[in-house]
Amino acid sequence: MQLFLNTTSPFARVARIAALEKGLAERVQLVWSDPWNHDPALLAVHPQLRIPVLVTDEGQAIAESLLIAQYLDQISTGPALVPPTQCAAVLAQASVGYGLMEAAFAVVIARKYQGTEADASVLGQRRLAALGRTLAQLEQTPPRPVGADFSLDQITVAVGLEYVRFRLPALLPADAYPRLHAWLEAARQRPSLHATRFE
Ligand SMILES: N[C@@H](CCC(=O)N[C@@H](CS)C(=O)NCC(=O)O)C(=O)O
Repeated sequence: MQLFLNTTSPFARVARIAALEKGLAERVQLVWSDPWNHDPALLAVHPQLRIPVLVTDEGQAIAESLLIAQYLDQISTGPALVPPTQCAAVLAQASVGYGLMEAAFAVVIARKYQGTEADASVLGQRRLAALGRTLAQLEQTPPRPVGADFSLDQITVAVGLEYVRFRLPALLPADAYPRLHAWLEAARQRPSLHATRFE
């Protein structure tokens, strides 16, 4: 299999962590790609021209981080990324973590291409407000501590928080979010999170 990715995408990081957690690292060839530079190899496999994309051994190109995680979960053994006995709770928390990634990424990209004045636009304000509400909720209700497994809820929240710390650190001060910082510090011990650090 081939995974198109880069080192700064939170979405690609979720897919890469899923591959590591499912013991598939040896079967997944990492293909470093720059979607913003119209990478022809990426465009040849998927019309969206976004990362991540996983090309299966059969040649199917799957885009969307959560769909890739679902596929990797299904073709492998070991602890499920979405444990069936806690399916609704895990997916509910994963939706919060994924929303955090999405809102943070939207703010970062808008600032990159339109400057910080993008924050004042209607969309910018909505994304920043969503970010603030999401962080507040997570501070009240952090995910389960990372232990023997690392399921999709924990993965998306960890990557979302890591991304905010990487790109928007002013939005996540330690004194305002002590429980989240403590949770993330512990989660960072997980080898798959450590091995996929943003660069
Ligand atoms: N919903 C997608 C988001 C993927 C995405 O936005 N990827 C970014 C990189 S972080 C990208 O490739 N952007 C290029 C573009 O939008 O043209 C997922 O979960 O995988």
